[in-house]
Amino acid sequence: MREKGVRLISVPFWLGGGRAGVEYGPEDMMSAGLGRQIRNLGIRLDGDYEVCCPREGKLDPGSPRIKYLPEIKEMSGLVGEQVYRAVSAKTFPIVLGGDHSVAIGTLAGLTGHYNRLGVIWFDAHGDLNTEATTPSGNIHGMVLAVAMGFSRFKLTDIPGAGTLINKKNVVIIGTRDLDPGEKELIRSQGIACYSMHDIDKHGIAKVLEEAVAIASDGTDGVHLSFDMDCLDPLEASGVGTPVPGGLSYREAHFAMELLAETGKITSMDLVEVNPMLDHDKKTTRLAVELTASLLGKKIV
Ligand code: 4U7
Ligand code: MN
Ligand code: MN
Ligand code: MN
Repeated sequence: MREKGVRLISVPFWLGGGRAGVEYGPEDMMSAGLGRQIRNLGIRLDGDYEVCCPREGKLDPGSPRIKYLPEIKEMSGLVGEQVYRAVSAKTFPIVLGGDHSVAIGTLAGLTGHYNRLGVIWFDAHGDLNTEATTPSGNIHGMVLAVAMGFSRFKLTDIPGAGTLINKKNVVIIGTRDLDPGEKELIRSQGIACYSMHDIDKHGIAKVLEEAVAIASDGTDGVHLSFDMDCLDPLEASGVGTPVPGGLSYREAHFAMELLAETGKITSMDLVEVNPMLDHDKKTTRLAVELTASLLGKKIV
């Protein structure tokens, strides 16, 4: 990491979650000292970029299944381009959201570069809805289905994207709010998903060990997509869709520390921080601290 350098890519986009405020996530994390933390670790900060994405959209009554689809495609193409450039320049990209739909852009850029990409997805939710199963029409709850090609709208519809993500290399961690269609997809497709129950039962270390094995099996890159709502709302209440019973402060840090030790993570997105809901400012601060742990910050 020290040799590589990190590139920060800010994506102030909220239309994928349909709830404003999350577009201020990137600037809030930057003001909380994300850049400084990275440099303090002795890591070169190879630029910070802001993607100029749509800030407003018009709901199309003709295609209600995915809200703001044209805006989402535009944003994803732009994000993908920056991410592709970052990995081509051999830096470690960190995409700052924004709602989780920004990961469509990240994955488009990454698959343009890597032949086979593994994905580790920390989330309270499965993000596995399709046009047919989405209860909300918000694409931030569909991103993994889009990435693996289970929906009609697919990752490969984004210019510059490579191949779809192979379901064998995807692992979801921290779930406790899955919709019926998501449960069915997990079961029928055999997608690796470690719920809070599994974490309680086996411990976060064991879960991470298995997750890394799955995501790195036969892949040439492993992407970490970190939805802050994986944490317990007691630690991080400033998210759009909080769900009780999530990861504790130490479980989340320990997970990042373990990932750092493996040296296998090649990119990250950090999403769903909503400063307008983050009344005690804990969510932004924690997002910054967790990134530092992922980048190798040690407490001993
Ligand atoms: B996030 C939800 F119905 N499943 O599809 C949906 F509960 O990126 C929520 O994980 C999705 O924050 C949450 O709208 C998306 C809902
Ligand atoms: Mn999510
Ligand atoms: Mn979520
Ligand atoms: Mn829900």
